[in-house]
Amino acid sequence: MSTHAVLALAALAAMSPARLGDPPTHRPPVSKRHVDVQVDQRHHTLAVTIGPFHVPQSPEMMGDMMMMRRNQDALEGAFAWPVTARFRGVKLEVIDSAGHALPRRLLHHTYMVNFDRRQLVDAVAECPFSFGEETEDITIPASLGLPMVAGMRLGIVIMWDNLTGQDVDGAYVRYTFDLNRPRRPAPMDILPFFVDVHKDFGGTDGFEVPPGGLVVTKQFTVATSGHLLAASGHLHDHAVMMRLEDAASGHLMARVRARRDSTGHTLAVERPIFALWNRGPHFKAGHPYRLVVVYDNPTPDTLINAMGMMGGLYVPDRLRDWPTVDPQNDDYRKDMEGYGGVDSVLANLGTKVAETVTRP
Ligand SMILES: [Cu+2]
Repeated sequence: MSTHAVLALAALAAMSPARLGDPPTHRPPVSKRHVDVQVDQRHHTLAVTIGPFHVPQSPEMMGDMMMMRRNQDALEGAFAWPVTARFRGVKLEVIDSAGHALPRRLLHHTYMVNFDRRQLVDAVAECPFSFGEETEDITIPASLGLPMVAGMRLGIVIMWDNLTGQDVDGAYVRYTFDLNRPRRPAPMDILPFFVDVHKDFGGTDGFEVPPGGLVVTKQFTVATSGHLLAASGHLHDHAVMMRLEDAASGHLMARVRARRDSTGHTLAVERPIFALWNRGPHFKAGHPYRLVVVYDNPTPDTLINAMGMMGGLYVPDRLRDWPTVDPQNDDYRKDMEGYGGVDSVLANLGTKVAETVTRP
């Protein structure tokens, strides 16, 4: 595996700047698009293909308008995960009906939602991975894997952005999962770590930064003790850095800096690897931690829709301690309401595995 691939691991849990935003009522209804699921036992891959899509040209929009469009995410389909296995990579392709490549750039972003496992910090459905415009295919070392259980129900969210100058017809999106092969010792289970500094389920996660800058903080707890193996983040222009600290002792646990150009435009967020060979900082269930996001604003104007999210890879001390989904939870319900028609989609998938999925 190349260094690049290793560095890309932090993207696995990364950022869905997308699924947040608009009041739920404005979201488009769920489509009943066909999802094809193929397991290739020989190559240890799982291919999930959804389509066909008619992708009209995007209207010309820029800057803030673009960010607002991000709020129009649509749940395009759902499927039941077919095998109990870990995966350690995802390849993303846009293809036509004959399987030929179409420009990957047609996608603004896409991610999946696992309705049968909750997140570590918030009680909402897990986002096992996401791809933004620039996200490369995701791979982590073979010694790690994201554990999945047959029957888990996953939703697929897609946001197109067709700047090719013409409508594209008959487009399909294919996600190819790289399943972990049997090995000894068994791969370590990793799950996404995700904290949003300005989370309001069913609302927006953008915040405003007045001239001079702003520090935003959020206190949180983790539901299950474990180590943070790697971290990265999602920040907008004029972001300086974000850090995680122990809210009781003030001890610094992790820090992620933004790389900016001379105008303050955020080029990238560094992806430190805390512990691929050692262990990263340890979090205790129920203990208070704090995410701190620092923005600078040298302009005379208030920045709108700033964001601060930290994502990473988390190794739970005991996977069986991971709490099950609580469908009555307020945040879970508000988050689900963001997907119009999701209830009928889930009912169609049949098997309800929520009680067993986290207790393999
Ligand atoms: Cu954002």
